[in-house]
Amino acid sequence: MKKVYMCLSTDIIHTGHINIIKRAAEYGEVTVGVLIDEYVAIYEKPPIIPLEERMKIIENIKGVTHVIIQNDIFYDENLRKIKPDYVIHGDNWNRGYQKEVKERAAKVLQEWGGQIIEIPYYKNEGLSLFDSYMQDSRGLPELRRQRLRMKIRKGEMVKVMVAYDGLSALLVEKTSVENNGKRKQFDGIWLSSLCDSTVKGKPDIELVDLTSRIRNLEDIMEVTTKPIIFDADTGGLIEHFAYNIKTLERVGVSAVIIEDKIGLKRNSLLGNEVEQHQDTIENFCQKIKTGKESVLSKNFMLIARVESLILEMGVEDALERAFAYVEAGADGIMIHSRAAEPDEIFEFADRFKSKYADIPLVAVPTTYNRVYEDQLKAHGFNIVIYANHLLRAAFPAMKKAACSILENERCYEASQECLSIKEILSLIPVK
Ligand code: SPV
Ligand code: MG
Repeated sequence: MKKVYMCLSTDIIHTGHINIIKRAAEYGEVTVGVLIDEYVAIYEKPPIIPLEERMKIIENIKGVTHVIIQNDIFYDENLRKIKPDYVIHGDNWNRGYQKEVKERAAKVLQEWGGQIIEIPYYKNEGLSLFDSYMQDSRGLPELRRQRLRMKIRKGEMVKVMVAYDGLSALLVEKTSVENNGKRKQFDGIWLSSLCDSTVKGKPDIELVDLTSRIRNLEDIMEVTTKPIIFDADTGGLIEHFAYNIKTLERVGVSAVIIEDKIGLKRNSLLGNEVEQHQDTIENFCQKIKTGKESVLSKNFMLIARVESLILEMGVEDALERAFAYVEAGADGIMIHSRAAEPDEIFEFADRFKSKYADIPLVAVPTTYNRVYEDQLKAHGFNIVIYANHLLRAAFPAMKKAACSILENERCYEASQECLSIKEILSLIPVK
């Protein structure tokens, strides 16, 4: 009897899956690898039916002989264990993230001469509706929140990139690169107060009000499915924050970060070159407590941002504050720094994590930009935010085009460096 392997990565079994199992059974004895919940959550949506239940259901489908756990999106481990003659899959894995899954499986199968069998993706009207529901539902607020929590729990570095409008958000949503056989992409979107203010031609002093920022957020949420981390500046007055955090939760934000400054807020990267003041520990703890009491979702995160290093108050002060903020209920700590090297945030992280190993730690390496994600991870950081790079990259390109047109008194030269009209028209297709 030949051995056939297939993977099921969803908790909602439909006729398309039954069809594949039926076809698989024609080739031999079928083993189904059932993907663990964490990966279903990342690549589909968090499963309603947990792994053990899913295994029991699949075990009882006609045509299935064995059911085993698949621990990774890639089949490698199970293929080497079973050494199947065939791996069967719908031909829909020739695009998107699944393309790499197929290529990896094909390579492993070569080790013993196994083959891939592709069958045409099974379609009917009901399934198309189901597929589009699955895709759209990834963008639901609670699912974004769950994915952020889950990514942190998995212990991988969560990579977050700024977006400041629909287009930049699409870029964060869709950009991926392949490197050493690994597909890399961003895990979340940062709504920066600096960038939201700058695109409006305003300074980063809490001048752009929450209503305008939410309008921006909605443009971004409309075209994305990734978790959203919102820079809520100081959070404002405690009395206002209690309302504002509820609004942010309701409109779909996954995590909010508030910084422990008070009075006229200035951008952190200005440090002590301008007048800015830190809040008292007591007052900021009260703000955290009020914020936590105001939200409903257990997945929603309130992260406290410590500005002690920005204001040159030293690591001791930063730690004292971070510990107090955690005790007040913060779900994570962001430690900011404008130093050119990461030494001070490493010291902070080592000492913070020795007390609170499980509390997520966030870094924003704008100035200490030589640091690698691996180094941050080694010191216990869980989230890295690239806070402004897309806007900083766009502005010089726009300026260059503007200058070129003025200098040449025509647009031919500038056009050479622009997206073609064909490309811009096809960038956002009509659905
Ligand atoms: C932002 O992006 O608005 C931030 C990070 O708060 S920083 O600009 O470094 O203060
Ligand atoms: Mg900010």
